[in-house]
Amino acid sequence: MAKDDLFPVKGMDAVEFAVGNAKQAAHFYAAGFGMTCTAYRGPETGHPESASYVMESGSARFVLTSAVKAGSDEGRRLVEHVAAHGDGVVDLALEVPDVRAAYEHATAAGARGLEEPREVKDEDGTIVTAAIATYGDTRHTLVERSGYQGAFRPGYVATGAEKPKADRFFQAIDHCVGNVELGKMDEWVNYYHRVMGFTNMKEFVGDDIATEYSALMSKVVADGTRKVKFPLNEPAMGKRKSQIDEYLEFYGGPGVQHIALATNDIVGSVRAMREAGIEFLDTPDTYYDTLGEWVGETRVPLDELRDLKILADRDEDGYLLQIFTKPVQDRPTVFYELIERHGSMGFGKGNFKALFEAIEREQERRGNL
Ligand code: TYF
Ligand code: FE
Repeated sequence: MAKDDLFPVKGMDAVEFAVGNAKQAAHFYAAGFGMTCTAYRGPETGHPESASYVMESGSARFVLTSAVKAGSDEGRRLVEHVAAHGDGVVDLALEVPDVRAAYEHATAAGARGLEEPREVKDEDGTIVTAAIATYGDTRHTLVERSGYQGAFRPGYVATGAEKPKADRFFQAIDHCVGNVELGKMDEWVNYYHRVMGFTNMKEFVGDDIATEYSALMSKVVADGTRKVKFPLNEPAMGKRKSQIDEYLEFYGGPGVQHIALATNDIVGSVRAMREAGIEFLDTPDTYYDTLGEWVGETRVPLDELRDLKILADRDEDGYLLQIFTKPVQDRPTVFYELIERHGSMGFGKGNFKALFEAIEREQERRGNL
C-alpha cells in the first residue's frame, strides 16, 4: 500500500446479492459451491425486514439477502431490485483501513454517495461503513473492520458452523466483472481511476479482438496491490448479437456479470461441483488438439483438462487454468469462473476465442443470437 495512496483498500469484504429466496440460494451455494453459512440476520435475530445468509469459503464471502417484509423500506428496495434485475449483485463491498477518509476522497472525486460514514457497534466491537454508487444499481459499501470480533457485522448472529476449510472448492475472490452500456466502458474505467486510484492492468479486449469474434470490449482496473481486480465490459459490434447486450437486456441495465473464484485445485473443484449439479460451459475437443503446443506443461495433464473442459492460458509470467459456469439463474446474467493461477496475472486472453464461442452457443440455445 503506497503512502500516497488516497484510497487504500485491504481487499474484497463481501459480495452481496439480492435474491428472491435467500434461504434456497444459501442451500445452492452450500451444496454446489461448497460454501458454509457462518452468520445470519433475519426476523429471528431482531431484523424483521429481510433475511441475510453469510456464506464463506476461505476469504471469499457472499451475503444472500431477501425481503421478508416486502412493505418495509428495506424490503421494498430488495423486492424492486429483484423485480428489475432478477437475482443479482447489489454490493461489491470493499474493506478499507479508513472509511471516513475513503468516503471523503471518493465523493470529492465525483462518486455518488449513498450512505454517509456511520459506526455500528455491538459487544464484539465497532465497524464503520459508508456506501458509494457504481454502475447500474450496484454499490460499493466501504467497510472498516478495526479488529471487529463478531460474526460478519453487528446485527448478524454466528451460526456456530465450523469455519469452512480454505481448501474447499475455492479460497478467495479473484476478480469481479461489470457489464456496462455501449460506449460507457471508458467512463467507468475513469471512475475507478479518479475515485479509487485504481490503474489499468495490461490485459484488455480492444477493437481488433472485438470485431473478430468477441463482440465485447474490456479493460481491467485494479488497486495497487492487485488484490482487487475489476474488469469492465461493454458490447461491441461483432458478427452477431453481443453477449453483453444479452446481459444488459435481461438484467435490465448494467451490473455484475461474473465473479472469478481462486482455487488451488481446479480439478477437484470442478469434479465436486459438477457432481453437485453445477453446469459448466462446454469446450470442443478441437481446443485440446492444439492446446499442448502453445500452453506447454501444466500441473494438470492435458487429458484431465479435456475431460473436465478446463481452459488453460500462458503468458510471460506463467500460466492459469480456468473454467466458466453457465448462468446460475434463469436469466442469462450472473455466472462464475474458477481460476487456478500459476504465475500468470492475466485473465485468459488466449482463451477468449474458445470461450466467447462457447458463450455464443449458449446464447443460440436460448434464442438470443
Ligand atoms: O474476466 C475476464 O476478463 C475473463 C474473460 O464475458 C471474460 O474471465 C471476459 C468477458 C466475458 C467472459 C469472460
Ligand atoms: Fe474473468
